[in-house]
Amino acid sequence: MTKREAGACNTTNPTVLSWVEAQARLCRPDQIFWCDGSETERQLLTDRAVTEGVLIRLNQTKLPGCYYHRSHPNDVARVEQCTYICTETEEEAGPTNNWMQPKAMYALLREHCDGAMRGRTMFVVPYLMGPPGSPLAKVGVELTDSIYVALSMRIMTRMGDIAYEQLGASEDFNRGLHCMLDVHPKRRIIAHFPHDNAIISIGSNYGGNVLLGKKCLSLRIGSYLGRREGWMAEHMLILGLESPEGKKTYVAAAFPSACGKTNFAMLIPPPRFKGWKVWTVGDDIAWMRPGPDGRLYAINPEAGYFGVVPGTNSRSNPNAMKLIERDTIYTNVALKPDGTVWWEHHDEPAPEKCLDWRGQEWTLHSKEKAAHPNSRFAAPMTNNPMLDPRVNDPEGVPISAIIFGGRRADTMPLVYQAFNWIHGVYIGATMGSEMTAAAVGGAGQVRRDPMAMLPFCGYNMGDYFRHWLTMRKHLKHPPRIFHVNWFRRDANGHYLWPGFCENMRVLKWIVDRCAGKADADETPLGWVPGPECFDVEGLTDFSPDKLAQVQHLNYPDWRRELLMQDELFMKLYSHLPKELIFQRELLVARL
Ligand code: SAT
Ligand code: MN
Repeated sequence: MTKREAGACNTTNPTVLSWVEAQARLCRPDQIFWCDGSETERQLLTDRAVTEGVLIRLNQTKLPGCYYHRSHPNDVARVEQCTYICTETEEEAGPTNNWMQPKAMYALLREHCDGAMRGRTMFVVPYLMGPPGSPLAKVGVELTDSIYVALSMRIMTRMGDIAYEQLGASEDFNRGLHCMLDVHPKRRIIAHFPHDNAIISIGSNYGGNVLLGKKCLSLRIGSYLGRREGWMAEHMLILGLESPEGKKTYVAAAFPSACGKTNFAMLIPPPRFKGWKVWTVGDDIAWMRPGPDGRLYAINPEAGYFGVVPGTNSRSNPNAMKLIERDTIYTNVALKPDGTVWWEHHDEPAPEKCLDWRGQEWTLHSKEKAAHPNSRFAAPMTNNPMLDPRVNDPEGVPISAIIFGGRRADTMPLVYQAFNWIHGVYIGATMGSEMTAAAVGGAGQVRRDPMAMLPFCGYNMGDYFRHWLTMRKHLKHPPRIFHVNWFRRDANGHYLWPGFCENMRVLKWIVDRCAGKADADETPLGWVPGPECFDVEGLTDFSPDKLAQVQHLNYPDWRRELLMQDELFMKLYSHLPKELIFQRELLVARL
C-alpha cells in the first residue's frame, strides 16, 4: 500500500464524497484538506496554525503540547439570539427556540456561503460521537474553513478515520458546514435542520457555535433524534462514585453552562472521605437509553473537555489543573512573558504584567480582567487522572441518580429529593438559574432553564417534557431524582455552603439514598436529609444551624418562585403535559 499523503481524500463513502463535492462547489475553497486524525496530521496542522498566527505555541517545557488562541473580541460566547431550529412548522420548534422555515434558511445561508471559502482551505473533519461500536454512537462530518476548529474537534471528539470506519457505506451521518466569513456578528447564524440531520454555522469561530459535535449535534439535533428513536440527549455530566469497598454508583447531573459541571465531574473527595473516589465519564453531555435490565445507561459522546478557565485552581479542581498542563488549547486567557498562561483565581498571584485576552498590555493596576470570563480550555479526556475505565464501554454506565441544579442565591435549598419520577421531571422542568458568561447577555439574572436545556433543546420544550415522562415506561429501575444548589447566600451575600470538594457530602447522601441507606425527612418540596444522615464532620465553621439555614424553606421566596415558574408554563401551555400542571397544583397544596 502506498502511504497516504496528508490531506488527501480518505473515504470511499459515496454519500460523503458527493456531499463534500456539492459544498465545495458552493463555498469554492482553494484547497480541500481531508482530516484523518493521525498524529502526523496533528503536528502538520498545528505548525501551520502557528505559522498563520491562529495559534501561539506556549512554553513547551512548562506546558508541553499546549497552544494559545485569541478569538475575535466580538466572538467570545454562544449567541442564542442567532441560533435557529429549522423545522417545517414553528410549533415543532416551540416557543423557546428561534425558528425559520428550512427552505428560507437554506436560501439565506446559500447566499452567505457562496464563494465564502475563496482563498481558503476547507477541512473535512469526520468525527464519531460516543465509543466506537456503541448503539448510541453517531457520526458527523464537519466542513470548516477554520484550522482552529479542525484542531479543537480533534481534541473534543473521536476525530478521523475511526468515524468512516463506524459509518461504513451508510448515508446516516450529520452534515455540518462551518464558514467563518468575517466573524461579523451581523452575519452570525447557527442553524439546525433536525429533519435533515444537518447544521450550518456561519460568522463565528467560538467553541459552542462552531465545534458542531458539541451543542449542535450532541444536544440540539441529538435531543430531536432521541425523541424519535427512544433515547435521551441531556446537558449532563456523568460521574462514578466509588466507595472504599469498591462499589461504584454512577450519577448524571444537569447544570446550566458555567455552573461548575466540570468541577463536580472531577471532584476529589475531602480527607473526611478517605478511600472514596470520583471517576469522570463526562463533564457536559450524556446520551442515555434504557438497558435490557430496565436501568438507564449513559455514554459520554465527547472525547475532551471544553471547560471554563477562570476560577480553575487547585482548590476548585486539582484534577483539571493536571489535565490542562499538556495537550491543551487555551482560548482567551492571559498570556505571560514566559509563554505560560494566567487567569483570574489562578493558584499563582497575578503577574506584574502580561497580555490580556485581547492581546493588550495588562498590569497589576489594570481595571479589566486579564482573562475573558468565558475563556476556555480544550483538553483530551485521556489526560484526566480520574478518567473512568468504562468511558469507552459501548453499552455505557448504569445511572442510579439524576441531579438537577442551578445557581441560585436564594430560595433553593442545598439538596432535596423528588418523591418520584414525575415529580422529578417537574423539578427539572422548572429549574431556574442565574445567567453566566457562557452566553452573550443577561449575566446574573435568574431565568428558567428546564433541565439546563433551554438553549439546547432541538424541538418543542413541552414535547421534550413529555418525552421525559414517556421514558419512565421503559425503565423498570428509574434513577432517583434530586435537586441541588451550591450557591445559596445569606443576607450579607456570603455563600452558605463551602462547595467544591465538600459537595462530596451531598453526593454521598444522594448515593446512600439510592442504596436505601440514608434516612430523609418529608417536606413540601421533597425529601431532605435528616440531620443524622448528613455528614458535616470536619467542616470548619459549619454548625448544625448553618445546615438548617442552607436547607431553610422560605415561604415568601417560594411564592415568588411559583409565579416565575408559571411564566414558563404559560409560554409552553399548548404542549405542556397535564401531569406537570398537576404536579404544580400538588406543590401549591403542600406549601
Ligand atoms: O461554549 S459551549 O457551548 O461549548 C459551553 C457551554 O456554554 O456550555
Ligand atoms: Mn455545557
